[in-house]
Amino acid sequence: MKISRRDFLKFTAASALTLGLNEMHLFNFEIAMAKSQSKVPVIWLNGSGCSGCSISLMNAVNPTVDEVLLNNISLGYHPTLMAAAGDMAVRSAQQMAEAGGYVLVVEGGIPTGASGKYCYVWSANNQHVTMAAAVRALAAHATHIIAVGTCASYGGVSKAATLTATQGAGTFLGKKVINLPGCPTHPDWIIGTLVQLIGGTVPALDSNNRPRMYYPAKICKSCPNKEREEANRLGQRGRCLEEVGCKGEHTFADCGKRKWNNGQNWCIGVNSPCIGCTEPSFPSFPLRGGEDGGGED
Ligand code: FSX
Ligand code: SF4
Repeated sequence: MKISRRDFLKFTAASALTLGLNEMHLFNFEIAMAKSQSKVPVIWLNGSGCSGCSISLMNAVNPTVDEVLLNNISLGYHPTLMAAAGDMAVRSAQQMAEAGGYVLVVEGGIPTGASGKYCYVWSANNQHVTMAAAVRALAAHATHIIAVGTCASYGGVSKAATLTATQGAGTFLGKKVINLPGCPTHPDWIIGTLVQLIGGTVPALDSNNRPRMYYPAKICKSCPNKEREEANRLGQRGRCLEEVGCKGEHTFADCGKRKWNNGQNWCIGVNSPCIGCTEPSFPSFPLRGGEDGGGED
């Protein structure tokens, strides 16, 4: 469905509450969209990952991802969502890079061992280009850098075997990186952050560079099983799951309020422990015992 910018703004206004945005965010977004003659350029790289966060983005409902793609951003490169492929896709990324002023989105880990040779993103001038080299080159002319998912934010599944507690990459080439961890990340967190950046607002970040509005408090704070009798095995409904591995006490995210799949349910709601997927030490720490997540609560 092709909708106009005006329609999109209506959509966004309707979903502002869901995205956690206030009137000022929407006003700034509207002004920025009205001023710009062109869509906001975005280059989306996918490194050592599973594309789960891109798939999660496709579950965005209000607005849907095609509404965002068609009306508000110009996706110069995305390895799975763009229609172009091969040389044409690389040329598109290069042209956008030369023009500058784009948002760089990084999904998946950035392998650095063996000079990054474990992850090539494309070839140019008969040279294979590693993810690490591509990120370095594209970060230089980006207006903002967003790390989507825990792999991009802190290493996630890609770095798990090293058992290093990678803390959030605070800055890259002197630019602040906005981390949107989650394995996968929530579509609202991506769209809400983009809407703010387009409107000229950089969201307030916690010590792990996560927007406080989407990672405001420990999962336990909104858990319906809080302070209830503890489960001693999985499958016991309505009990606190800490003794069976729940990491809600050490994990910051708004899953309990926002829920997943268009507000249907969330991990605790289906009687599953929170595995701490938004934390820098994920996925190591569910296997090693708790660590605090560095948020404010
Ligand atoms: Fe996300 Fe993949 Fe988890 Fe990681 O590309 S679902 S953070 S395995 O990097 O998308
Ligand atoms: Fe990740 Fe925990 Fe939220 Fe589930 S409840 S999505 S494991 S942070």
